[in-house]
Amino acid sequence: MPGRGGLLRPQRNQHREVLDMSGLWRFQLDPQEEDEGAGWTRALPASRMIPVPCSWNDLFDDARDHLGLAWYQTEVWTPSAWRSQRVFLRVGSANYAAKVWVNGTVVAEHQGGHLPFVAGISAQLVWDRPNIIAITVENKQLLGRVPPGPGEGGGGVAGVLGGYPATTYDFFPYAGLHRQVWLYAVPAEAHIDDVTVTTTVEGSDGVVRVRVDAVGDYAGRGRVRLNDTEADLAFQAGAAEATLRVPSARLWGPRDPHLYPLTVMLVDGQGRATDSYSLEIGIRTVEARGGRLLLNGEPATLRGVGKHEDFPLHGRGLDLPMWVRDYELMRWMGANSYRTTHYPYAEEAMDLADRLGFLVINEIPAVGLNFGDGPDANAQRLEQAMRQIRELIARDKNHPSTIIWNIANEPFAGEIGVNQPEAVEAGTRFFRQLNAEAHRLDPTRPTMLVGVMGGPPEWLDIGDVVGINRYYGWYTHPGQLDAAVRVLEAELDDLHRRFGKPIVMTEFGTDTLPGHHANPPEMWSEEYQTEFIRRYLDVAAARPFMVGMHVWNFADFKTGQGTMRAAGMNFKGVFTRDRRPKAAAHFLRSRWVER
Ligand code: GCB
Repeated sequence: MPGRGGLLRPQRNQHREVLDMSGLWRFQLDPQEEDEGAGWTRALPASRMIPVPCSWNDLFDDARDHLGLAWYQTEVWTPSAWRSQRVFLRVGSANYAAKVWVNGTVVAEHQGGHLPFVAGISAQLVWDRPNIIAITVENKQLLGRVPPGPGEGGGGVAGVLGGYPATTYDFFPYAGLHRQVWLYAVPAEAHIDDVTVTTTVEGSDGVVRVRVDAVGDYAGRGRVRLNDTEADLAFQAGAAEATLRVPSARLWGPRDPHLYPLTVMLVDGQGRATDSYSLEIGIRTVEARGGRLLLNGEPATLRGVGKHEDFPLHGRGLDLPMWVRDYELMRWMGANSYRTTHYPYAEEAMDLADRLGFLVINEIPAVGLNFGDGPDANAQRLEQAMRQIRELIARDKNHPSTIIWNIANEPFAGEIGVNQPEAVEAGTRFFRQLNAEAHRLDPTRPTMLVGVMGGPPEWLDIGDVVGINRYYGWYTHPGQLDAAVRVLEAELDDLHRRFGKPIVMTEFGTDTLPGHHANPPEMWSEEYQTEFIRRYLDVAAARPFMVGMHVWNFADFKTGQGTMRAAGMNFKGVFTRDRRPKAAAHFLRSRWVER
């Protein structure tokens, strides 16, 4: 069972402490990238206050389109009880590149915008005065990043949308410290570094395998408790495993998202706990087999949406009210699923999905990749994407709600609609490696790759589930839904014949101005959006291999400025950006709510 690489979320209990540094920090843009030697790690010369977490773009006029360097700084006292502990700093999400200093010393650097990173900072802390924490964040759209920047004549979606700021993807490049920054303290000697839980079902029993990684070469003992059952852990070289059985287990699923409490402990010679960590787990299985997606051995059908972490003022900053409301609205519509388009979402969102029984396709930020950008860019991106899939799996592996890892959204092989053979080949190599890494790290979940219209079909066969985004009746066949549906039907049947794998339509939808009406339906009207969705759902309903339909998008969201995006917005939401339903949301409710 894979382990290590722990990104366990900080937790407070009798052995562990957490200090959430959310609040107002000092902030300064640094377009000239002034020398760090100038002392900015200790004091910012002309700072203003900024909330953490939050994107900077919607807060200050001069910061709206700033994607270069910016400085964050705060001061924090650490309790003296922590002197005998090991102290870490954890950044939940810094988009895109970050560097962290504690009292003037660099403790961490990280690339990639939506996954946490951790630094041990015990050696840098001071105890008789506040500690100065400085973090730089920068979100330049560079060719070798994931998602990539457009580069010279770069393609991707930007090539079509031509927006400002220029991106290869169709959402606003929000920047900043987007999730909490935490300090946390754990027992200094042996402590739990990672927990990996996998579940299977035998008859009516749930079988739960737990692997615990402890730091160093811990060779002591531990215990794991699940409900009322306990098992011993005997560590060797820092790792131990145990298997527990839950007779007549309540299997996790959308109808009964039952969670079992699990606690792992390290114990000393007298059997006293020296460290512990608790989580809630779901017992369930998921597999792609025989052209179906099976949850607990039964065919599952995904009804849902693609989303964004996007809201006025917060931008992409953690927004718990938004999350609670969004789940409420998705349930109101009868949705049971969504995809974390186009990057990993907040850990709290994953907790809510576990609790509410949502089936999540969990995606790394590999959006806007174009394999026509050349070998250097491909090599740099592979390194980033491999790290992202490792970090994502390390972070989210214990969430029952995550049922599929998605390794990319809409990669291109040269120009849109013209697949260059070398680019197809380069992409195939890239995705095979990424897919194998996902399977190596997590053999328990299927993988997926989401293809663009006109993209290389062979890439769709790399994952276990086929994902496709389709816009016949919008980007092609405008206003002609009959013709659109014919093309769609023919293509789906062909993909099924060719691959025999379960297919999820991971996007389909139309831009729709709220309050704009037309009968007969016309593009941009609420009627057209409803009719488009109805037709697509009908096509899928007649095809059992279509195991999921995700409408694009849950809500209208901000994009760059450009002629393709009215008012700097993508209007494909079935809700407005402030979460008011369009007609399509009511239609989906009438179609999806199980009565
Ligand atoms: C897509 C992309 C998504 C866009 C959407 C659109 O295929 O995956 O990010 O927003 O199309 O609305 O064009």
